Amino acid sequence: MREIINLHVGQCGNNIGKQFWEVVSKEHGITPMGTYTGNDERQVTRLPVFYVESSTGRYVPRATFIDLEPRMTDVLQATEYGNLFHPNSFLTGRIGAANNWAKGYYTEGAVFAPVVLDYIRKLTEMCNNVEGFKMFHSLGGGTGSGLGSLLIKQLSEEYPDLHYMSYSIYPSPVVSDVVVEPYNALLTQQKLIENVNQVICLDNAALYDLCVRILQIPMPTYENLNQLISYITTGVTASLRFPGQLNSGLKKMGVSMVPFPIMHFFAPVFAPLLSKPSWDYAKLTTQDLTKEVFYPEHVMCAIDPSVGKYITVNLVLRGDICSKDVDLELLKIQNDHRFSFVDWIPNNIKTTLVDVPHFGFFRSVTSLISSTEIRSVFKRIQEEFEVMHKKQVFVHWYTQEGMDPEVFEQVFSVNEDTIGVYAQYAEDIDEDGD
Ligand SMILES: Nc1nc2c(ncn2[C@@H]2O[C@H](COP(=O)(O)OP(=O)(O)OP(=O)(O)O)[C@@H](O)[C@H]2O)c(=O)[nH]1
Ligand SMILES: [Mg+2]
Repeated sequence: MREIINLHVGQCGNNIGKQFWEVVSKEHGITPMGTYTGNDERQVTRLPVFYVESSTGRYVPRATFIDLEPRMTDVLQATEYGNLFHPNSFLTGRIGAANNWAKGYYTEGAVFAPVVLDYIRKLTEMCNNVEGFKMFHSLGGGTGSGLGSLLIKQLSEEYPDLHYMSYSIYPSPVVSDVVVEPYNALLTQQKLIENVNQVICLDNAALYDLCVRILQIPMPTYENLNQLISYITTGVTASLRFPGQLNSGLKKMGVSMVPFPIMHFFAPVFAPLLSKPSWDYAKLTTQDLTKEVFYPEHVMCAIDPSVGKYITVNLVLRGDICSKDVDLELLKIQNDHRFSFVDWIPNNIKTTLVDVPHFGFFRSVTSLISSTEIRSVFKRIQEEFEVMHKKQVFVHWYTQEGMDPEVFEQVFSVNEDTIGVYAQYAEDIDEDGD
């Protein structure tokens, strides 16, 4: 059994971390005080992957909450689950990175990073056989993006054989009006391309839209968006946390999902997604749920995978699932001309069954899709970046922190190359006449 260390960086990383640990603890029968009160062997067999058992029998998350200002971590510590975490796992600076990637990467963050790395080393030393790191962060601010980038870079230099996964929240002007977010996002994007093995792209634009359109919440809050995110963070990890038919590790998941190193960005989907009034009326068979994760309107980043090509797909099916029904439905989807799969990866849909249901659901599916269309998220950010960069607006905030202005050009071109790689495989559609 290989342990995973969780890094929650910046406001967004802390917020989505809070929700992740609450749901995970409920699923494993662990109280907010870290006591196991469940009665199901399946809840405990793989606990060491995510929790350390203290000598008094208390279960402590393998996690650290990092922020350059104390506001969010103070809020988190004051919640019902605040005592679940080791008091030393909250690592905070004093003044924040003020929405400036360069502060998080070059100045405030760089001064603070050694403290964080020291703590992470301690967490690593407590493991028997650590498999890797999962980082939770946003791309739009200064800390989760800048300090997050720096930590991942330094960790991957120190532990090159470990596996790196991130839950990365892409910004949207619908949710936040901080004008420099596209700069921060593209600067982070380059580090995600270079230093992370698997990036799960959660996009505030799509999450907001899903809340309004499908959940019928007219004015969604971060709490609403984060609830959707928690379906993904807990769904994706279910096969790591519970014994299952086809158990997979973090690295194994990557092996079947990443055909070329650069193609490691995934669009997440969850089913069922229903508004409160619809719950009692919905039919939620295994086949329906399997089909639903291929609906473009359920994807949690603003892309339509059915327009491009599916490269690989990973499904985690939980609860009362009939595997024959899953196979039947997947066969139908693969033969449906509306869904186009690359023909150079045979069996590009992987399924994992976990019989322990998702908290609050009796049956559910979480899916990660590698699609050529992921490039539209990168393109959107790039276009917003370009509008400002052409006029060199706000650049001084970054150069004041010691950043070479050429870095802007570099990250732009790295992002453009990545878009190009995905475009190349999407174009096969036309050549093949599919
Ligand atoms: N989905 C979601 N997005 C969030 C949340 N909090 C902030 N964001 C988004 O994250 C971006 C801002 O980043 P933050 O995480 O607040 O910033 P930070 O990492 O703390 O960095 P600084 O505050 O600049 O030091 C914006 O795009 C916000 O819309 C959250 O709880 N949920
Ligand atoms: Mg902050």
